[in-house]
Amino acid sequence: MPNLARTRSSGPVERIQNPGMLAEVAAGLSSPQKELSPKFFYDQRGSELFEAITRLPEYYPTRTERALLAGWMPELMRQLGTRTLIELGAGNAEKSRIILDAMRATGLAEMYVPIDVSGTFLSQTAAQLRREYPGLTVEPAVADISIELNLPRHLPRPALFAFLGSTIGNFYPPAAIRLLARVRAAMEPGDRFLLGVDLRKDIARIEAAYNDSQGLTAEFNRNMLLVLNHELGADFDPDAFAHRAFYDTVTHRIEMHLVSTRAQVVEIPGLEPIPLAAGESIRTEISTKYDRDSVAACFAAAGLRIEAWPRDPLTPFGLVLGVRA
Ligand code: SAH
Ligand code: AVI
Repeated sequence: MPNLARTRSSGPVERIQNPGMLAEVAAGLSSPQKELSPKFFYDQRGSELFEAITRLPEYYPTRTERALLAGWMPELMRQLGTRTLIELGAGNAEKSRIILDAMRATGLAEMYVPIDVSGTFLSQTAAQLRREYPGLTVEPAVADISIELNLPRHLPRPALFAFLGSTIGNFYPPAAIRLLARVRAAMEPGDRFLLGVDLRKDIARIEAAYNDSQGLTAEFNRNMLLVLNHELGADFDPDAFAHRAFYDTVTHRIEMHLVSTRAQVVEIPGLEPIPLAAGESIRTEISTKYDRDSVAACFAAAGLRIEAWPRDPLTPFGLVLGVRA
């Protein structure tokens, strides 16, 4: 979450300093299928809940991607001689350490630029990495990557732009392509793009990953309402919403919704009251699953091409290396 500056006015009401967030929420909640951006999941608690999700037995993407990185990065970093790692949606940078270790082993690691919308969490990650990697310049950038990358002016090259965890799947196709094009525009010859994508597979396995038996994903989903309450002074009652996640076979994506369990009216200061019927839902996330053709099509539309995709047919997750087309 962007750190929203708030000031105490003379009265009891806090003045919201982020009209952008209010406008985005207003637009999403006034469309026929009510919708909120998944970037609103990630305050401190949301980031911690996501971390806990990655350790769930049902949530295969993180551990699969970690194994793929461990198998490939030492050789790839030797081949590329990467000096800078730029990571979109870095989160806790747990898997990034595999890349950083491989860079350090070549003696060329100079800079790490973790980019994330969750400012406080990002600062903690950066501070921890500075302790772990003395000599590495860590330059965190707080940015909404759907709008900008906010990169430092000088980046030692060659650079590796990484977008891991299948976060690309959380963007609708046009936004995903705009995002890849933004990365492409920041790349110089010799730079590479490393994309982690969740793959199409057995539906039951995908649905189980978003409907875990401990209910952590449900808590993560409802946390977005607490974020809106905190940041915008909304009065959502999280207990009045049920978690729903299902796979859509036409669009090849998980959809996560919060379903209103009763007729209710939500108040957000500055907006008209928002009525919700019993059973009406707010879509909070899509998580698109890819295959080779759909990745190649997105890359082509963004001016990139697949350079390498060491695919084990049994792996439920893909690591794709891209280069400027
Ligand atoms: N890369 C990590 C974290 C994935 S969770 C991993 O693979 O485990 C998704 C991360 O992307 C979160 O840290 C979240 O704060 C960040 N994020 C989501 N939407 C974003 C946006 N629009 N701009 C920047 N960061 C975003
Ligand atoms: C961050 N992102 C790739 C996760 C995903 O799988 O789409 C977020 C998530 N939502 C529910 N569980 C995890």
